[in-house]
Amino acid sequence: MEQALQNLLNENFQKTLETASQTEIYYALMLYAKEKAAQMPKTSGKRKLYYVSAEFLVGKLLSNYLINLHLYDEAKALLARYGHDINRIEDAENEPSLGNGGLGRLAACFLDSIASLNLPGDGAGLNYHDGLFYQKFENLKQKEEKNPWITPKSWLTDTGVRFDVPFGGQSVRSVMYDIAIPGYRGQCSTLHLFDLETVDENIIREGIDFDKSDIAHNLTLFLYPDDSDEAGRLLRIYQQYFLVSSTAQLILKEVKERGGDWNCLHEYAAVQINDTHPTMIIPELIRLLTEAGMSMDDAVREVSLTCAYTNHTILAEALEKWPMSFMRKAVPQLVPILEELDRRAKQISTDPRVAVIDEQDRVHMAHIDIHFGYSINGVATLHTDILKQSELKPFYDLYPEKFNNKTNGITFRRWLVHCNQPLTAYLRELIGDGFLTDADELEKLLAYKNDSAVQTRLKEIKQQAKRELAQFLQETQGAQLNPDSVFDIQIKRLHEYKRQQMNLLYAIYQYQQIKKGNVPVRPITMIFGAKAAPAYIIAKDIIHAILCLSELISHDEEVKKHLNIVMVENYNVTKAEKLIPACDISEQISLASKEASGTGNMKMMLNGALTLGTRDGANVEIAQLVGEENIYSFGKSSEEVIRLYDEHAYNAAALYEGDEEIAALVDFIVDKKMIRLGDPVCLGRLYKEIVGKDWFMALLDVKEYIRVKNQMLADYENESAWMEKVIVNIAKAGFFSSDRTIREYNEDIWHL
Ligand code: 26V
Repeated sequence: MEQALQNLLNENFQKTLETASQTEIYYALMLYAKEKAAQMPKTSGKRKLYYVSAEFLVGKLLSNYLINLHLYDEAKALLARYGHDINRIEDAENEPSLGNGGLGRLAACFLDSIASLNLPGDGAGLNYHDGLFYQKFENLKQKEEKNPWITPKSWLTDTGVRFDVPFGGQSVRSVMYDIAIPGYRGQCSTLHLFDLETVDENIIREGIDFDKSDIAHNLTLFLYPDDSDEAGRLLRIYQQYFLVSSTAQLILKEVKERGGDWNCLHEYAAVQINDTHPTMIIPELIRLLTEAGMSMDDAVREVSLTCAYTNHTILAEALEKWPMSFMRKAVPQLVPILEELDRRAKQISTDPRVAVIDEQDRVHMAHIDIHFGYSINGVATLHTDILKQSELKPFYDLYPEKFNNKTNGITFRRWLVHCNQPLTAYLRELIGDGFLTDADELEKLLAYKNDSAVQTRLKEIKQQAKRELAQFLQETQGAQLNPDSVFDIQIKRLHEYKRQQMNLLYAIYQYQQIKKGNVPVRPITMIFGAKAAPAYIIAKDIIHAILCLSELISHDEEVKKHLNIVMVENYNVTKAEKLIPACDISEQISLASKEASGTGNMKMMLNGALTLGTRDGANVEIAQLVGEENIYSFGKSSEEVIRLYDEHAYNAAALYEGDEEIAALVDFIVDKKMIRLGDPVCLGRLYKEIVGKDWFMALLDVKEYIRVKNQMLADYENESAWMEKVIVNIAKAGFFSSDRTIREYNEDIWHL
């Protein structure tokens, strides 16, 4: 490695390991790792998987490559000999922000597992130049800025492959870039990222503003631009079609190159449709096959045997339905196919709830997937049950055999080995290396749950992670964290259903208690990390309220000794990797039935945090695995919540008016102390939303939430009892390895 790096530094920068800067060393390591990955074998098999997704939130790649290539320790030692800390070298890498949150990160974990399990499969996505916006805090508010990540030398390789993508009046060209995805002790998969040949970053104006109609230049600039106006929504269809048309052409090209026969396409290809965003691959494949001479019946049959769909949400507003007028404008060539699919669906059932095109002339993307795919899965047991029993019941009645569950998972290579090296090293010392390839071996840890030496060592590892996070947040945003406080962390996209506002009410409760002289036994650090969609007004108001309270407390000598509120700027994968090892209390407090799975819950458990959670998504499975005594569950059940919605029986105003304690918390949002610091319009709007509507029922669970969190803080003081629970959580996290999830996908759906 040493000689290779010297050569790369010399060729590229006329430098040596002695003279190169950290950035130059980063680039040399990148080129070296890329070359090594290119030499890895690629599994081939008759049936190949295409995981098609609008998002792949891969995170920084350098250390991931080095770990999976078994070069990490060597690189670390070599750099140390030249006076460099590998962690500082990694800082030079830009994080590609090619995803919004859980859905995109899941796709990245899945690619790692597909490669590690030696399965023949690649990913297909889009090469957004500015990805998801960069979040800045200005005047205690979120401000969005562009987030460029591509540098002249990068992990991307231009394959030379180009496709024409026809839109209504014009045609554009896609350029296929590849990123190698080396598996851990496995083969190498590929992430294909399609880019627009004529993309032009110069059309970006102030912030993230640009001409949304200029599709010949904008298609791959941003991830999911603001879709609150028509131009933005149309652009989303153009982007989706650009992705699926390129992918469909790639699939057919590869099948042909491998000597396959399009007439039995499904024997050569499996397409996993990640949420509804890539749904148009179904009509697009049918279009291409029929244009090549296949009959409509045969094309529909083959495509239906090829495509499978994963649902990631039951939120009605997130289930895509596009006006047919948009389709006529953007993708007229698909319109006859969509009409044909609609006709066929209506032959299967006249129930309007399962129509492809509804009475208002809108096309329901999920309905295409379910009628014309062979599998539909949810992402946690509860989520799949809700799909079957309520949200998609008419479809379950039609096609019970298509429905299946695949509880999400996370790659331990990134979310343990990379992000928590001290914990990994200690686990290897205790239980050997087996858990690195067979995550269930973590259960060996159970034998040590009452071992005080093990408890003490694990506690030290946690303390060290907390000190490192404190230092990082001091350096990056000037925050002052006390590592001896309890770290209570909620990190995820800002959405009302995730109920950051309920956590804010807890912060207000704690503030008011301290003001009354009831100080907590130990200082509490409440950490938030969350981006709000640019057009999601209330979500931005919640961020503003959190920042106002944080500011208020930071100037209050009496309170700040006991309570610290920190909002991490621009929360992303890189920051998650630093926050998760440092977490004591993992906040998973979505309104029951609304969080399809959650995956941060799994990452925090694996890194020795205890969950404070509702009985929602994968929290239910965490509770089953660790036992009720090792998790802090609270809140109304999903059945109760669904009943409240069905009967329109939830009344926030009644809860507010009928309970002084609740009222005191909500009122504080518009207290003069807050108004003095913040924007009265934003704070007033948030107050009104909670009292007058509270669609995600924060006031329903807030009192039990406060009670259980207080119990948790009290229990934290009993170190051995707490650490025993921590050990059980780590030991039981093996189930949430994405290797397990991917094995299940392959056994039940893909059959590669
Ligand atoms: C999308 C949208 C679009 C516009 C309106 C509001 C809204 C709200 C939610 C979404 C989510 C789309 C799908 C998604 O990201 N689902 C997440 O997928 C994760 C991986 O399966 C899962 O862990 C999360 O629980 C789920 O929210």
